[in-house]
Amino acid sequence: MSGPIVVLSGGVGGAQFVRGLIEVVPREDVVVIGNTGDDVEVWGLRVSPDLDTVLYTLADAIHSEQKWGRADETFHCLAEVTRYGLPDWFRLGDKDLAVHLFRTAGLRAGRTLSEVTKDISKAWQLRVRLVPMSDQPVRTHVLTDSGELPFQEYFVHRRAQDRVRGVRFEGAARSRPAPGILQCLADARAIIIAPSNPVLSVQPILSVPGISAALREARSKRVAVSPLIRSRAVKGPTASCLEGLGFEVSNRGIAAVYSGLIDGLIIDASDEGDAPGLRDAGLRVGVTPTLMKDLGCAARLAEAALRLVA
Ligand code: FO1
Repeated sequence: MSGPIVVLSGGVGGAQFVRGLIEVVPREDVVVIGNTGDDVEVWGLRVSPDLDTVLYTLADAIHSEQKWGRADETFHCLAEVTRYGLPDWFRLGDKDLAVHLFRTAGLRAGRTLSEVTKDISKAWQLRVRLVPMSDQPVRTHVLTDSGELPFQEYFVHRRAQDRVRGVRFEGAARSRPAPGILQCLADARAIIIAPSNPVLSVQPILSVPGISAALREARSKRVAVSPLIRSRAVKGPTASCLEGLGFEVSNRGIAAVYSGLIDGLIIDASDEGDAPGLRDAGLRVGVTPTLMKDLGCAARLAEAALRLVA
């Protein structure tokens, strides 16, 4: 089957998965639809954290422990801006600033986010097609016991401590898929939902009108990689988000979030016991180690996902 391999991706987990994928298929075959629900204005600059995490990871320029931001980063500008009373809870590094300056200047000049993202990808010789989910702003808001919080306020400023009661994707109803996305989904030879937070990273993408329908109608098989290991999140607030939205914190819960949108689910070897139930529910199931400790693990995980959609 020809056509691209399309990956729906959030930040860290999705980026690492795609980094593994390009070990086993040509970069040019891969289209990444990136979440922009996390986008935020910092010091007047437009920051697209998930697009940049994918960019830096695929360019091998990512901070290896943090898994976001640049390797060998410094924070001189951050120290200086606090002199003027600007906030320092969202830490923009000196090297990282360049991409936000370029993006902001492009948007102010009237270019679209997907046009600017294409230029950024070219400058890094990415050779993977990285596309924001929409050129219109869609912002994830997290409903918590302390009220409704913009995503980065919840995630970074308040360290994802608040109990999640719901999510709202501001602007989604007025947004459209970025140019080319619907065609890519229609032409795809495989569609993979990366092991990203289903509620905070993937649902924003699915909230853009037309994207879920395109997934439903796609001719290719569609597979999700579960972000759970031993029915627990490897990192981050996935479990509390699932719970908050009334989904079970299990692979059954992940399958329920993606109900009607996937043909298969990759689950971790430690959760093998979940496989029969998922198969009874009509899904193809791949059982394999899903922890991406290194590039080899990520590549093997990508191979397992591709096998399941073959
Ligand atoms: N995450 C943090 O936990 N603290 C930060 O100060 C922070 C800054 C930051 C700057 C640029 C960027 O691209 C990402 C950044 N992130 C930071 C990560 C990011 O907010 C989250 O990982 C994603 O939004 C969730 O996918």
